Amino acid sequence: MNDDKPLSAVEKVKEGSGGLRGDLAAQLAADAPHFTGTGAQLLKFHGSYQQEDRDRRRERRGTGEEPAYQFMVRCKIPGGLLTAGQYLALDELAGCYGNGTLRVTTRQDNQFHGVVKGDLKATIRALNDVLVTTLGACGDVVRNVVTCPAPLPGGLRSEVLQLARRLSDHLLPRTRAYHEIWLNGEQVAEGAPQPEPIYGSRYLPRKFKVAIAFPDDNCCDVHSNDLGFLVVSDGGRLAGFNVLVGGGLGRTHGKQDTYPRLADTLGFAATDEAIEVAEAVVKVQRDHGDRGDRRHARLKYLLDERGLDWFRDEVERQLGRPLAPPAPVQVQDIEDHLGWHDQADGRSFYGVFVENGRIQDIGERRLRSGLSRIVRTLGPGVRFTPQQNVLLTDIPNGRRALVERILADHGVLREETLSAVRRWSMACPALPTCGLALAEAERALPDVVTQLERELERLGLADAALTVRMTGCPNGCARPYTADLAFVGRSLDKYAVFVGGSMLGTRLGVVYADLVPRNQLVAAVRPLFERYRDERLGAERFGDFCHRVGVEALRASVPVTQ
Ligand code: SRM
Ligand code: SF4
Repeated sequence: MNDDKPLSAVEKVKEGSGGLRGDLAAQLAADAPHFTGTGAQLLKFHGSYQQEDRDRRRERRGTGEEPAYQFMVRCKIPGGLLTAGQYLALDELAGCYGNGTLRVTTRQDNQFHGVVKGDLKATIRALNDVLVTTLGACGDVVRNVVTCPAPLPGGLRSEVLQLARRLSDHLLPRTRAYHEIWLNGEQVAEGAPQPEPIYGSRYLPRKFKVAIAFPDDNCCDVHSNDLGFLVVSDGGRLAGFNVLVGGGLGRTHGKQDTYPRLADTLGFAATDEAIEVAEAVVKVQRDHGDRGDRRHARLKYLLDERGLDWFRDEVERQLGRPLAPPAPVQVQDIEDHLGWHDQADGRSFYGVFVENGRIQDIGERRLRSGLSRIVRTLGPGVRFTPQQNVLLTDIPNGRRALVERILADHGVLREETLSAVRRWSMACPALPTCGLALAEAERALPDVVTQLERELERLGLADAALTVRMTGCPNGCARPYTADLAFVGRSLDKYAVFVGGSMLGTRLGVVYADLVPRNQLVAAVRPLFERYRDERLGAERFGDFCHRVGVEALRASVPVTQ
């Protein structure tokens, strides 16, 4: 399809890059503090984005200086699983080359911010030395495979985590360019690099996201992914997965032909078929996705244009056999995994709340130091969650008190002291690092949550669990459109307010008010909370209430700040 459209500029860059090489090595070796043209594009596939410190933009423009170039480096961590040694290596690199913080992402990765060009190679090399790759963390390939990282007893979580790793390995680019450029031709973290049997010379039309969820725990927001697997179990055994396709959240303000979409159920794959089915789905998108218009290139648009039946036919053609019909399972619940939980064999895991994913020391709250002290002392596994938090795993039950003492010594907030609204909140990085940010998010949400806490307390709603998410633009990186309540950046200091999404990630919210100044966000939603307090049915959640009443009725009944 779309053969009539000319290829977009990025398609030409990929095709002409000789397996993601281009002139990246030469540009990396040059003195300039930044990459230009194709180099900056190809760098993404290697796991890094060229950025600038936007806080310094005005001052530097004023003095005629070039932007304060810096780089974001994203580690690709399937299922968010790290060993203690890997975590400590990341922590050290954040201090040596980054801005002193680790950033847990909504896809269970870690990002370093503020790396200068001259330190990129040392950073990526050091990551690979501890078997953490950055290859394919960004770019038009399969991104990090996400799933629930909680080591709950029963064995299914561990089987699914292993599958996430195998899926990720199978769908990694095979180019040798990564090794040549960053690792001096040596092979360290992956299997033998080959030509690209899955991707071909142009890779995919766009980023491609894969998630695996459990019906009783959709902590990874499976319906927001291009390809999702929903666990189907049979008597405690992993029977397979319902296969979901066509989720994605990105949209552009004012462009109605871009929109968030939840994934549809395509069929069923037995456990040992999952990788083959994933490859088939990826290949259909490779061959039919839009390569002329990057705003229209995600799988969701192909699904809407051609329909689910056409898509299933194409996947079955790739597979050479029909897909089985889906099992009658659907998402029913979600967990955040914070606090203490039993594992098996006298061990426990502890979920640590990380506000907006930023592991850092600020003032009395020394989360970064506290985590590294625990990891040095006890050597636990470290797992990043899709809600930007950290799990410390395999802790002997007898050491729980020690963990608690170290956290307290470092001023780290325990989950039981958090309000429900803060505990479930998420924001994307936005300013000052993200080049696409129109408004603040990570730096603004904590104060907005404080105001929400006061308001909810005043209304007697302090215990109401609701997901509040903020992003600096409509791209949807903190998954705002599936939240109960979301603030999406429109322009500096102004936001669109979305309500009516579902905490379970199974329904999209809609715009309730637009262009609301940041200092009026809470005032704008106060009337909704008042109606929620008075009219909710039993344990109805805020998003479900807004959806039931309907945004038109909500708007009609209250004055909206514009
Ligand atoms: Fe994202 C682009 C950060 C998860 C949709 N995202 C970006 C960039 C790279 C900005 C850019 O292109 O210049 C951001 C880097 C900011 C910075 O300074 O670090 C960025 N996205 C993030 C992270 C770090 C947000 C976070 O709070 O953790 C997440 C990294 C995930 C990872 O480890 O791979 C992140 N991004 C998401 C998600 C959520 C998810 O996948 O569960 C989405 C919505 C789901 C989806 O993909 O549809 C998301 N990011 C986007 C889009 C819109 C894509 C689209 O289809 O239109 C862009 C812009 C683009 O691709 O052109 C984008
Ligand atoms: Fe940047 Fe927008 Fe993503 Fe936030 S949502 S990180 S502002 S692209």
